[in-house]
Amino acid sequence: HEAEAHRTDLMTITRYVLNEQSRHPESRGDFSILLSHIVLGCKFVCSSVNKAGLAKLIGLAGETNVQGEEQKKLDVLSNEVFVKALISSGRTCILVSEEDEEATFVDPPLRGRYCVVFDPLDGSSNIDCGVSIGTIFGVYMVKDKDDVTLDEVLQPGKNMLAAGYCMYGSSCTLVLSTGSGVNGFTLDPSLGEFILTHPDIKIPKKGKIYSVNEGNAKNWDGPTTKYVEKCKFPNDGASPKSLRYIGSMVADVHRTLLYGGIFLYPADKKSPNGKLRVLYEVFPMSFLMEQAGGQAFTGKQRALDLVPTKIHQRSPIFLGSYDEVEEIKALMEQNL
Ligand code: AHM
Ligand code: MG
Repeated sequence: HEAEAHRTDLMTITRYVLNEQSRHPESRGDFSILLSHIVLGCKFVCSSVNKAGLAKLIGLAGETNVQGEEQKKLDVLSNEVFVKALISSGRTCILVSEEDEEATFVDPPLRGRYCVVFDPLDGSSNIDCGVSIGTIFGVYMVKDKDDVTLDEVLQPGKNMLAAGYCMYGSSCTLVLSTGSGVNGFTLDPSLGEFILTHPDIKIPKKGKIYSVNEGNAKNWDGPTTKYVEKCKFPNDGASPKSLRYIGSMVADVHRTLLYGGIFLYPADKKSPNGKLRVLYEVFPMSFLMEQAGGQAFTGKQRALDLVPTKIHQRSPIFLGSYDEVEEIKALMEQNL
């Protein structure tokens, strides 16, 4: 009977968030409204990604983004859709997007209390070959929407109210945490609804997979080198780990969350701060990892304790199963 109930009693993401909200009587439904606009952006990007090859949407837009990287048309499009959806929700005051050099301050009449930091389409090197890409987002709240400064988004990740990502893969999956666990929703294309398919995701305590761009190994520091060496040549009788690396953070983190293991983008001699951006890559993923029972570490501290000073700041990151991150922490400490 339970199987039947599952088929006919659909827990949509909207229903889920409204249920959550009813537990907080002071809530005015603003978060559900914000989320419905984020979900709209994800559905649009999903549909564009699926049509990209056909619609010739793929290709260079002839612009470069803040980091000087070539922008693909899909990146530009996704960014525009998210910015417009977020502003029109009437619930946001500051937006930080990977694609925009400056933060966007929403005009006072449309202002709400949420700040959203996001990477509208992450994994750009995978767009043209049809490999999974994704959107990453994090949400902060301001005290007074009439008096906001950039400091509101230069807060440690532990102050986020919610974080999530949407993966455009073999299916479209949205993973969300509002600070009480992690849930995964899969888009049913015929309904146009995200349905709860992965309730209360917990990352396995240990993992058999490591995920890193080993092409950078020549420039790694001692502890990172030691850790990866140990993944391949364990000296404690354990089996060697498998290597999986997609090069799309969303896909690599999603697999890590479901199967366990570790994902790392460490510092190296060429990039002392690693590659990934604190606000809209490192923080949301670290938030989800902790909420799922894993850990996230920068090489120096708990990732969510980091206080960013610039909106596009980068940080090294090691995240995943509790025990794997414990190991890298120990190696980093030994090195001090
Ligand atoms: P992007 O924002 O230009 O897409 O870069 C971010 C991506 C992440 O999704 C991924 O984890 C990483 O870059 C891969 O980098 P590399 O190609 O150096 O391994
Ligand atoms: Mg990115």
